[in-house]
Amino acid sequence: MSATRGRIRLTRGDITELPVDAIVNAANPTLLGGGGVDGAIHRAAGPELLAECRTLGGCLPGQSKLTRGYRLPAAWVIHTVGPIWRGGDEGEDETLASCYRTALTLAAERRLATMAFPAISCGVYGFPVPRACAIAVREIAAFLGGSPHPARVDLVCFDAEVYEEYRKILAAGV
Ligand code: AR6
Repeated sequence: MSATRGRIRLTRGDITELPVDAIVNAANPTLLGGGGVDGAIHRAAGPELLAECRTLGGCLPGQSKLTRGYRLPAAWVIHTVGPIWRGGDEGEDETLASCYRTALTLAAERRLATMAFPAISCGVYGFPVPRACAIAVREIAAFLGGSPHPARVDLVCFDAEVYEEYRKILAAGV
């Protein structure tokens, strides 16, 4: 049996409401907040999150940094910085893949059981949704194949297009 089977789950709705060990934030290099899911996470976590983020010195695209979750149901937030889509010839695929790998690595290092990802770069950053979803599932499946942690990963779909893409990919089999 595949080590990843049943460990990737599709979820609709607001990532800030999920009672998982860690939620991933689609942040920007300042780590000081923004719109989209980043804004929602900072609002729900409270000002303590911004205070901790100020101590981190920002984050490069493709890298991830961990903070506490403060007022969120999730104990931890893993902030990752996706690529801005510039047509696909500027390493965007590899940078996005690195976001998933580095976020999963932080979760595994802490032996977290459950984590949830938004569709990184699929909003303001303009990454084509089908391409981003394929990269996300490929990277998560590869990571889980080599690690017992996290035991479960939720793919959180805030919009219908993202949900439909993930549904198709997962139906085709990981
Ligand atoms: N829960 C889950 N997913 C959400 C939520 C939510 N509450 N809100 C939005 N999404 P985006 P990016 C989805 O724009 O493209 C910020 O200003 C959204 O529908 O949040 O990586 C940062 O500071 C989309 O599918 O992130 C950066 O400057 C996905 O999350 C920039 O945006 C990502 O959309 C990052 O852009």
